[in-house]
Amino acid sequence: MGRSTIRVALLAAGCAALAGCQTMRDTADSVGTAVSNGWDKLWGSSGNVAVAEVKPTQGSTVSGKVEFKQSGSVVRVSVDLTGFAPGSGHGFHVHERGDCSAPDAMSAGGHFNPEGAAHGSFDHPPHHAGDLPNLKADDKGQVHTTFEVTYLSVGSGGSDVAGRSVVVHRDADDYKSQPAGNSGPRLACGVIVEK
Ligand SMILES: [Cu+2]
Repeated sequence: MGRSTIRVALLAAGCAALAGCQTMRDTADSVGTAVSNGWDKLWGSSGNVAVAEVKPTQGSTVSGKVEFKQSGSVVRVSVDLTGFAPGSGHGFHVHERGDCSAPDAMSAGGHFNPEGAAHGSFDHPPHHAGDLPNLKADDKGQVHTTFEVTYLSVGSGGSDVAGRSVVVHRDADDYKSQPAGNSGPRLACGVIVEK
């Protein structure tokens, strides 16, 4: 971000000193490019995509796919999962370790929490970087939903989801109990891999 900020300042100073060095439109385009380069370093490049193939834990039938796509400072999360009880609610998080090898998925560790925050609700701080909205199964026991968050990144940045995991829990997250919202055992887990 530092280098981009300096470039913006130099461009502005150059144009002020040399009349007609470039049109206002060119300046605006250059500033826009410098700013988006800064975003790329902070949040990951627009278009970066990471995918988790989600597999059931022992005794569970939940499986499917979760995709994370960076767009500017926003990450769009697309969830397609099947195998739930109809109408059921489930805690859903990014966990810190990209390891779903244990039969109960405890190998994935706790919630992804690079800032050392308290657990909470995704829609207002404080909360873990890995805290996401509860999933709600439809009458066929499926979840097909998309939402956007601003506190994760894909492919770079301090809250990069690549190499972590997604975990689906048996119960809904109450968004307040520490450290994991009292959402019970893990129904499914998938390692998040950048494409
Ligand atoms: Cu979790």
